[in-house]
Amino acid sequence: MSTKLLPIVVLISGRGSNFLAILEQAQTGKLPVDIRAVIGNNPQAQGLFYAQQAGINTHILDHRQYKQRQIFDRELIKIIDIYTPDLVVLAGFMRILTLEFVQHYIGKLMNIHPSLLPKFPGLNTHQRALKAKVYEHGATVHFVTEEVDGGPIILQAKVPVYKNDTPEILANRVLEKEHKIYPQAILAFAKKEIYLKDGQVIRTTPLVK
Ligand code: NHR
Ligand code: GAR
Repeated sequence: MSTKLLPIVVLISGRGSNFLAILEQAQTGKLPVDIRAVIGNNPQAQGLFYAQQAGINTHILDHRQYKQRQIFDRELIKIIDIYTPDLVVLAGFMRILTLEFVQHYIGKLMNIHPSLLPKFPGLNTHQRALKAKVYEHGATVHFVTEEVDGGPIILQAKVPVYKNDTPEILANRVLEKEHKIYPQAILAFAKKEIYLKDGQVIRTTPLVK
């Protein structure tokens, strides 16, 4: 086995539980990644606190200080590229990224979205899923392209939807799956079992759970 660690940078906006799931797998040697930095667009992001406690470099780039998305994204690129990551991981990152940003990291930019895409792109997915009375819901890991939540799908996990579910209950059921499939997708990427080519996900081997 090669021991080379995949350098990654994680972008967050809030709680950071997906970041923590990745960190835990990295610390226990299950995921060969070197988390070089965690960047938050919101000074309040709880995840930044956990990253600091783990001795990881953190940055805050507050989007409210920028009138233009393009300028914010260019600053974000500058910070990320200090760390020369091979993968940029969006983990509950809540800002839509410009074409320029997405193109800069094409094939090296992943997101986890709390729905079974292409169903329910965008925000408030759990509430919308309940309203639509779907019988199943879930999470999707995808490569990020300009089309928001429209990039090629890497991995999905389903959960059942029950009669008395609230958006919060459903969100927690989905979140548990997120914590499993995000590290799994990153592992597959680190092992070069999946990659993006001509806008499609190429798989070299089956994904094992
Ligand atoms: N950027 C691009 N270009 N493509 C994608 O697929 C992206 C992306 C940026 C973020 C995550 C996504 C999600 O998983 C993501 C995917 C935020 C919004 C949004 O509307 C939509 C989708 C996602 C993240 N953000 C508002 C905005 O104006 C702000 C909302 C807020 O601050 O609460 O950027 O769901
Ligand atoms: C997760 O459910 C993630 O899928 C979702 O936000 C939550 C973040 O939780 N992402 C989005 O909605 C992106 N727009 P976390 O901060 O605890 O990882």
